Amino acid sequence: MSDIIELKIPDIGNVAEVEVIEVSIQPGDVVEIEQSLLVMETDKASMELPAIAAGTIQDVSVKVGDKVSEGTIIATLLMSAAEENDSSEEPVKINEADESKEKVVTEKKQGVAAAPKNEASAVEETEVNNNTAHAAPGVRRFARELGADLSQIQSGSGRKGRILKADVKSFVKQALSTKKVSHNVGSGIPALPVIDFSLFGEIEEKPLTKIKRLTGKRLSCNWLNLPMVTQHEEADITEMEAFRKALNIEQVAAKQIKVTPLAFIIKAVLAAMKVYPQFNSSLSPDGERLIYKKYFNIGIAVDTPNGLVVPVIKDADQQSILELVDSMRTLSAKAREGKLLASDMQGGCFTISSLGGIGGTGFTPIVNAPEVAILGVAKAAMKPIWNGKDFDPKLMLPLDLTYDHRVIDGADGARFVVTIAKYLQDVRRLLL
Ligand code: CAO
Repeated sequence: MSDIIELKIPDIGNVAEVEVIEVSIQPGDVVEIEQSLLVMETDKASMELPAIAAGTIQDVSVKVGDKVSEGTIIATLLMSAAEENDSSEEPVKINEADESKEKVVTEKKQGVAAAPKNEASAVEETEVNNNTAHAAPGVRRFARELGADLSQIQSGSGRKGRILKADVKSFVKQALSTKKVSHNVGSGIPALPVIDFSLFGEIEEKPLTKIKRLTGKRLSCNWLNLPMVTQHEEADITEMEAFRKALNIEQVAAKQIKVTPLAFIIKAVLAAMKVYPQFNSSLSPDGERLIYKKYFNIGIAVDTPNGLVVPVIKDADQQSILELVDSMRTLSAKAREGKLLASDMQGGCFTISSLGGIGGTGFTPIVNAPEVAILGVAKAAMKPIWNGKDFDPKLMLPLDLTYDHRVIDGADGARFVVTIAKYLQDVRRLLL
């Protein structure tokens, strides 16, 4: 008696021919009994062909696209020793495999794979519903065993996007290496699909810096917790810039200090915060009270090679323009050298994010909670401004104020940013 058996297509009911849509074996594969060897498809159903014996595949004689019918030899198998003994009386049972066939036929209409009778108890299944995925029953079963949600695999690598076992494996591998963002847990927010980008081309993975990871969590938390509105304004800083340039000629000559527009913007923000104290407040944790601060600490977003940090200028209202320039210079140098202490970044009341040195016409910054507002500053540009008779060339500075709408009303948001613009338009007002 030979220990090599032929694996044949069993009785497939009233269908003359079916198309092979997936071949899961190749020569040399060791297969277990019941393991899916191939998948066939008719107009109405897809069928899996399970192995009726365990052993090693010797030869595969069908390929995807072939039409097969009852009796077609699909492979030869060298049976393993145990199987040989068990199967000595009935070497090939495919054509008696009505029971197996019943198990694997999937009515497309229902999209439900009939599982082997003992499977539910043998496998601890997850709640994942994979029934409608474009995948063979065995692949769906495999996914269920691993707890993989096939609906998250956008397209499989099989014919017509069919999901194969290899796709499930790479999906699970990717999911295991991707930590779920903690804010998604229990928040009711659906998780983003996990995509294996390597399916589409070459990729390279690099870990995020610690700063980026921390900032990312904080920004996501703020974004999800605060109802934010951004109010836009433009400040005419033509005169302020003329003054700043004149100042810089003296300062550079005397002290090597360069005054940038940001020092004036900090001054203007501080003055506006004194007029509108709700911008220097925080909501109590129960959301019932406003905590007003009597100190004025201003956070400045600083771009560093490792990511965004926000050092805080303490008691900024006690500092002159030149002292503010000095504080900024010290803190931003410390930030870029990675030498900021935790205390340098604590106690902020209001944050300014200035991208004006880089460019852009405006953006929508995210409030640095528990602060209630943030001012974004974009690049100043010369614009023709109508004076009632003519257009005057004016240097206009875009300001973007984002506020927590639970604390700040829209009208106050507009008043606050208009006040900042007024101070910047005529910096002499800052003396009042
Ligand atoms: N419009 C036009 N020019 C501007 C400007 C503006 N709004 N703001 C600054 N500039 C000019 C400055 O005058 C300076 O010009 P010169 O070199 O000719 O003197 C140049 O841009 C560079 O300024 P700077 O960026 O070095 O200095 P700054 O005081 O404006 O900003 C700092 C300091 C630390 C805030 C800045 O370097 C920085 O890191 N900005 C990025 C902040 C960031 O990443 N924010 C994003 C947070 S996401 O919400």
